[in-house]
Amino acid sequence: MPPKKIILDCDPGHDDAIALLLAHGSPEIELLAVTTVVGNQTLDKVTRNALVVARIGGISGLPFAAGCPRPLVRGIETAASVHGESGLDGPRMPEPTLALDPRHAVDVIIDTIMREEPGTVTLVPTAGLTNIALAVRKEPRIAQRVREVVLMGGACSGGNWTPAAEFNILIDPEAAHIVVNERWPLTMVGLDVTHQALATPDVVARIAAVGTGPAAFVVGLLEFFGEAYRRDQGFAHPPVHDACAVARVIDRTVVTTRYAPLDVELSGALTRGMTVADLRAPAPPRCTTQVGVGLDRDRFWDLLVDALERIGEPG
Ligand SMILES: [Ca+2]
Repeated sequence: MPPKKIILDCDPGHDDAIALLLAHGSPEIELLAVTTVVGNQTLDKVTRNALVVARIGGISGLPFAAGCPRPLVRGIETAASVHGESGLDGPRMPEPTLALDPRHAVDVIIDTIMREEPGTVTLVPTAGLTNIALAVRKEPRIAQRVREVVLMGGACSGGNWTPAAEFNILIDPEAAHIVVNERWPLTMVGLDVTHQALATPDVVARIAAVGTGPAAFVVGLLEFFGEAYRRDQGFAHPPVHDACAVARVIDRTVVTTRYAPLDVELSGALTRGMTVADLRAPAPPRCTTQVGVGLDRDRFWDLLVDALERIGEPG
């Protein structure tokens, strides 16, 4: 099997950073581009963080491009309470060495999908969907050309940033509405899945035992992220949300899904940004949207540890 080509659209972000290292260290994945968007922190901060992770992981030879500095309609809402002032607080951060691609992320997404063979590129958004929505509005042909969209965001039930809404969807619900209503194959890897990807102490110990610089960096991320989740969200251990979307692309069986009609609430007084998946009955035959309902935890952590064992020098 040739590796699956992906574009990672992210807002690093602790779990984005881990998702990026997972993609880089997995032979099943060919990372074509990394694009950034406002989300966990401002665009300049998350973009810098992506370049820092590139240095730590030894990732080069592909474009890193900055995208939208604010959502389509709403003002900026960051997640500093969970990710800190830098967006990637905790471990020591080296200076980035890669230069940013001069193009806008939206153009990198379009150029990459239009350049590659049809049906070969998977879009993996792990942030607000501003860049993805603008890309498909600017070049609608990408909707027929992508292999699929596998996004981290939303939930079949309940939220994390409000009682009803998950952060990535909530911060740009209009963009999410555009993305989930396109006729491209789309899988939502939401909180129902990612809240099962809890970095428990045994998992952190396995990662630490890899003994490389990137593995030590991930341990530092998980320590800060874990403390933030304990303090801010009442979790005993932090959920490594974004890596679940990458894991789904590596091995479809890691995330159990169901086909279901999917939409995003834009106007609810209490439910703005809620993803509404209709799971009442089997989906209609032409349904293009799937929602994640379960995670093979053991396989998920094996994928991450295996990926980390393939990158970095013993430290
Ligand atoms: Ca993210």
